[in-house]
Order: sequence, then structure tokens, then C-alpha cells
Amino acid sequence: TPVIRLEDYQPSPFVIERVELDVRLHPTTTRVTATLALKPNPKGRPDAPLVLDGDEVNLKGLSLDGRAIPAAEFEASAQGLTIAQPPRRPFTLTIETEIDPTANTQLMGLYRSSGNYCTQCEAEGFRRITYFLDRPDVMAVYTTRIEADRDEAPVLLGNGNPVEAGNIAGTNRHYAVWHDPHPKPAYLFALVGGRLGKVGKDFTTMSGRKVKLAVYVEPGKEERAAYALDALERSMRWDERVFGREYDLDEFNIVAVSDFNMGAMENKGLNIFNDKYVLASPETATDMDYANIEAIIAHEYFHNWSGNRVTCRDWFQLCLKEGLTVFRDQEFSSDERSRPVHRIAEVKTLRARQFSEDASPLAHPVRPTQYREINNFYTATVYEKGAEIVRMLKTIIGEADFRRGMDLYFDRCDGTAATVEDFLQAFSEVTGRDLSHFSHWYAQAGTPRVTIKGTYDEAAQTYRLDFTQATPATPGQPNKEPMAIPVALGLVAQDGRPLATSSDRVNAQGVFILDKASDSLTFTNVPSHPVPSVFRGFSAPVKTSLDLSNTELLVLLRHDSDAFNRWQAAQTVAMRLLVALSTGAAVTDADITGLSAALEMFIEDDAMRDPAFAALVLTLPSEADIAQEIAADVDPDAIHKARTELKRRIGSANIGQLWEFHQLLADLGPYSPDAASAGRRALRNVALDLIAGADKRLGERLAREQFDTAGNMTDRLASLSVLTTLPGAAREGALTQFSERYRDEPLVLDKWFALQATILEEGTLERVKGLMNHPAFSINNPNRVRSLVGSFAMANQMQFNRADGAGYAFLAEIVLRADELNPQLAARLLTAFSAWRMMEETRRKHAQQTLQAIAEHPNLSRDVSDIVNRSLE
Ligand code: BAL
Ligand code: ZN
Repeated sequence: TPVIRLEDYQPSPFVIERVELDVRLHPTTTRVTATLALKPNPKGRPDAPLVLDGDEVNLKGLSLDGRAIPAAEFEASAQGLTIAQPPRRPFTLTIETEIDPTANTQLMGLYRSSGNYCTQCEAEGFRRITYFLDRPDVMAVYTTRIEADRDEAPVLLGNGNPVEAGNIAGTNRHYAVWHDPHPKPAYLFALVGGRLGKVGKDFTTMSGRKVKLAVYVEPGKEERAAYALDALERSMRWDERVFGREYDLDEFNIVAVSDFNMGAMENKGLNIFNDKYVLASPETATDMDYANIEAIIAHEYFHNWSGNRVTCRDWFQLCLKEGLTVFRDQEFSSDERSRPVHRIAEVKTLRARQFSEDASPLAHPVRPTQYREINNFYTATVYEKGAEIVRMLKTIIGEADFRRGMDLYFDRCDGTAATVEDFLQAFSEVTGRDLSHFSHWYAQAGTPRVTIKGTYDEAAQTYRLDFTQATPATPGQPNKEPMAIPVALGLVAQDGRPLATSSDRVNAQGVFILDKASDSLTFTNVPSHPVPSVFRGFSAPVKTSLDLSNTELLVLLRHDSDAFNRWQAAQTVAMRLLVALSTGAAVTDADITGLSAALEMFIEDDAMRDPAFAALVLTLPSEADIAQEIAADVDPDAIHKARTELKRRIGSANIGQLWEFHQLLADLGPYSPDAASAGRRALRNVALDLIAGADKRLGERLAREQFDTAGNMTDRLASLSVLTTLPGAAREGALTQFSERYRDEPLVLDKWFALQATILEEGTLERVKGLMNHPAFSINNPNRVRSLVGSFAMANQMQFNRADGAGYAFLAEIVLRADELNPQLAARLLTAFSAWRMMEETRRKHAQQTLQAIAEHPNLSRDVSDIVNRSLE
């Protein structure tokens, strides 16, 4: 397959000004008539042929300015349509195609989910509906007429505003016409036809425009859409207040479907969602589900400006909309919830998903320079590291200039397909700063490591910090330049008091910019040997090596004014112990009691002040986090043993207090998904887990009681999760009870699949294989596959990486099966192998052989072949 390169970008030789679509929905033979108003692009090559993209479409008719084109003058296949000598003036092309939505198991283009019709066009799905210039810099105004059987699809939705609807006399068919006045690329096209229930409300924008908001779901589940609708309204208000961005159509519709490759999609005025990120009730959704729904509803809504009004020139610029929109949704969630708690959660995700990607054969820059399959670049690097870059930019230039730069960017680039350069240019202009060095963050892959050494000079009352930075080699990038790294920092006295610091290298916000390979800064008037608190709020996506003792770190846990670094200090001490225990290095009893005593003090003094924060402090780094820290010759069994042991020690040392939390924090009133209530449940459930790790019988009794009396899914699932760590009849009984209770709730059974797939025991692989035959499982449904197979491969490090290679063989088999149906899903599962090179030798060999066998398999999709080949490179 060809490599597509950023440097080869050429403007399209033609533009499409208007698109009129007539879509006659039918389960197997849907007819699409596309009327395209084309004209030569003055910026494009003047003599170029017209080459339209296509994928699995059947051409049924083709005419130019109303006259059929003779067969000799065009070439059409399922993959494209070429007119060698198109007119060099404006003209109209009418294309009739036939497509089969029922046979579409890729879930790209027009397909069916639970009998409803829906679409997914990002990145390159529109070409599966009709032949088109399917590239984001071709922006057109769309009018869509949708026709369907009234019984099969009473609801017909399109992009933009509704124009007209009616019955077709003498038939059981009806139609609706939608017009979207905002020019958009084809990837933002959508339509929906189906039987759907809805909840809605009116919204008045800041300039007084009336908008109808609606969320469409499976009939009977309307009540479960209320939280999503509320989150939408809050998102719209927030974007007006914080970014000055207003909505621009008469309607905003969200449709939940149960078969969806992504989380959701920001189609103009018609967002289509994986129902997992819409449907919520206390009985079926956890606190985490509610938080995800809020974040993803916001994310897709925010795309209306960062993505839709201003879109991407080409797919290399994907981070322009995704990184920025993730940043915006993170800020929204931080404002709606607790900022420090949310920041810790963001960083946990970043480290688990992006740092691991950056350290793997799949590492790539936030703005890649080449790809074979764009679907494989919807990654944690583009999204999460992309968001970190926007955050650093804001840290460096300050809040006021950030807002001025955003305003300039939105105003200047509105209605265009932009680049990362356009984005940075806006901030350069409002600040007068040269951001060319900063832009390395978009171009260089790999996680920089910053090493910091502190030196106190008592006589001079100075404290010097020496910094060095280095970014490891990544595929295609052997040598790296130093980055511009914002380091938010402060000093804390050994007794915990904050030290008023001064250094001319640190700005008023407490930020030092490290932009050389090594640099140092000196604080003056430092009365005693301080403890430095660096990268406060995780001010840059880097790894840090810091020469602080555990005792000094535990001073930060107790006293730092920065909540993120309090959490980080406890994590760092725990990580040191876990790595040592995992690798057979010396660990003294005093090392362990040092941590557990500090946690004991934290529990007594602080935990109840902010339970959500306390839950995070009391959660040890995950087994995968520990593997990443060890990074070479990883033995997952040793890591599991080490973590179990440290958890046991911490639980035992604090069991009385933990038990008290478990009683004290029980939910009394009705369930509320707000952050404070969720925080109390989180701490209570972390306490339960620690108790069970220290005292199996007590843990089992408390978990069983909680399971039986839980008033909401958060508590019920947490107790079931604790029970799954304790082999025996109680566990199996609870699992059976749970599956019977939620037999008709596919999204809840997904949690049940995932829990079982992450049991850290030898029998799990057999259990997962057995569950593949469960009536609720289907290899066609991405949520089911990700819950069962994805959780096993991505969230059960120990059992996926079995020393006998059976976990790898199983995943390979599923990837190959899934690839025949849904290449995107298969390729995503396959990324579970990305850590294979850091495993110890036996596992590494098994993984390599398995990957080689996949690579040699005939008829791989481009998606899977790209991932497997890069993984082996
Ligand atoms: N654009 C794909 C889904 C999302 O990031 O919102
Ligand atoms: Zn997005």
C-alpha cells in the first residue's frame, strides 16, 4: 500500500461548491443520487483529470450538465471514478450509486445498527456512499433529501436545518430535506433513519438565537438520555462563556447507536454517538460512565468550532482539531468538577496510553509526516499529547494571551481548512513571540526525559537546580532536538512551609522554560535546604528523574500546595518500591513502613477533606505502569506479585481506618452523579479493595454485603470487582447473579465481560474463550469485542502476556477474524502488542512469532497490515 506524505500535499484541482444528495434508504439496495456543483480550483493543477474517490460503491448513472457521459470518457471502478478531460469551467456532475448498508460490517459509510440506518464518514467513509473528492480541504454546502419506509424509519435526520418533510402519496414512504448552510468537508456528513425515541429542550444562545436540542435513543430508553442532554446544555453555555463561541444552526441533534467504532462523531449539527457515551441511569451506569458521557458530549459539541467551522487542511493536521478539542473538553470537565482531581485523571490516562505508545514501535509525532492508513492515527498521541501541547502553550503565554490567540485563530480561519502553522501563527501574532522552537512538540515523537539535580549552598543561602533533557530515538527519528519545556515549580521547606522563592528565570506564574539540552537556575534567599516541587500540575508531558529521597517526597505528599504533586510524590515513592520488589532489588522493611506510615497520616488528616483526591492517592500504580517504568526484560508475574504484596502491606497497616471509611461513606440518599458524591464512593471503594487485599475474609464479607445492598451501579460493580479478586464460590455466585439481573442490558454486560477478562489468574484465558460463546457476545459489535477481548489484551497485562504465549495466540486469532468484518476494530485490538519488545525473552519471542504469523496472513486489511508491520519494524 502506498505511503501518503505530508510533503506531497497539493491543493485539489477541483472544488465542489454545492452538493445535493438524494438518498433512498433500503436495507440492501440504497440508491444515492449526488449532484455536485464543481469548478476548477485556481490553486490546483490546471490540466489535471478529475479523480473522485470511491470504496465499494456501484455506479448506476453518470451525467455532466444533464447529459450522460459516454463510456469512453470516464473510468469507474468500486475504488474510484476518473474523468480524464473534465471541463475547465464550472459544471454539474450527477452521480447515481447503489450501496448495501446491511452488508456494511466495517461501520464506515452508511450502515445499519439495530435496524436503524446511520453513517460514519470520518476519516474516509463518504466515498463509501458516493464518488467524491473525499478530502477535508474540499468544503461544500450540502442539501440532503432522505427517503425511507415510514415504518422502518419514521425519524429522518440530516446535517443543518430541516427544510421540508412529507409523505410520498400512494406509498408507505416518506422523506425529509435538510440543508446545512455551513460549508463542510465530506467527513462531517451524516444522516440517520430509524425508530428512535427522543428527549429535547430549547436553548437560547448568547445572542438570542433559539436552538432545539434533542437526543435520540432506542425507544424506551429516553430517561437514560437526560444526563447527556443536560451535559450538552452545560457545554454550550461553557463554550460561550469561556471561548466566546456560539452555536450556529436551528437544531442540534445527537443520536445514540449501539454499533460504533469510535466513541462519537462530531458531524455538523448531527452528532452520532456510541450509545455507551449517551445512556445512563443510576442502575446501569457508573460514576465513571457519567463523567465520560459529560466529557464526550462536550468534546463533540466543542468540535463545532474546533473542527467544523475551522477544519483540517489534510489528515496530517488531525491534532489541530483533536488535540485542541480534547484540551477544551478537559478544561470543561475541570470547571464542572474538581480541577486537581481531573488533572490527575488526565495524566494517568496520558501515561498509560500515550507514554506507552511513545515508547513503542508505534511511536509517531503529534503531527505525523506519513501514513498508510489514517484510521490508525486516531491515537493517544494525536489526541492526548495534542491536548498537552495546547495546555503548554497556554502555560507559556498566559491565560489572557491564550484567549486572544484563540479568538484570532477562530475569526481568521473560520470557514477554512487550516494547518498547525495557522494555529501557532495566531498566538505568535498576539504575543509577538517566536513559537518556532515550541513547534518541535508537533514534530518530534518520544517522551522527553528531564533529569533534575538540586544543590543547596547554606553559606550563600542559594539553591540551584540543574536540568538536562533528552528525548529517546523513535521510528524514523534517531536524533532529537531539545524541546521548549515549561516547568512550573516551587520550593517547600523540609518542615513543609512554602518558601517564598525568587529567581529571575521563573516568571510570575512560577514557570521556568527549559529550552536547552541543559540549563540551571538559582534561587536566592533560601533560608534552609528545600524540597523542590517541579512540574506542578504536570506542566509538561515528560518523564522526570529527580534526586529526592523518599522522605523528601513524603514531605511533598503532606505539604505541597500543588495537589498534583502531592499525588505524584506518593506515586513516585510507591513506584520505587514496586520496581525494586518486581526486579529483586533490595527493599527494607523501613522503606515500606515509610510509605504506609505517610499514607496513614494522610488518611487521618486529609482523606475526608477531599475523598476523590484521597482515592487517587491510595491507589497504587497499575501493573502496566510498573512495566513501563521497568521498560526492559519485563516479567509481568513478578510485577503482579510485587503489587499484591505492597497493597497487602498498606491495607494491613491501615485496615481499621479503611473499614471506618467503608462504613462512614456509604450512600444514604438517592444517587447523584455529581463529583463530590462520586468522590465519596470512589474513596469507599478504594478502601474496600485495600481491605480485601489485606484480609480476604473481611473483604469478601464486606464486598458481598455491598453487592447485595448497592443502590447504584458504581457500588455494585466496585463490589463485584473486589469479589473477582477472590477466587471461590462467592465470586462465581455474584457473577451469575449479576448477569441474570442485567440479562437485557448489553452495556452492563460489557462491564461484566470486562471484569472477568481482567481477572489476574491463570484461568482467565479459558474464561474469556468461553465467554465468546455467551449469547450476549457478538464479534460484530465493537463494544462487545472491546469489553471482552480488548480488556483481556489491554487491561490484563499478566494474563495477556502469559509466558506460554497463549494470550498472544488468542488475540491473533480474534484479530484475524475481526479483520474480515471490521478492519478498524481489528487494528485497534492489535495495538495491544505494542509493548512486546520490553518483555523478557520468552514472552518477547512468542510475541514476535505471533506478529510474524499475522503479517504473513493473506488478505490482511490495510489497517491491520500497517499496525503489524510497524510493530515488527
Ligand atoms: N472525530 C472523531 C471522533 C472525535 O474525536 O470526536
Ligand atoms: Zn474529537
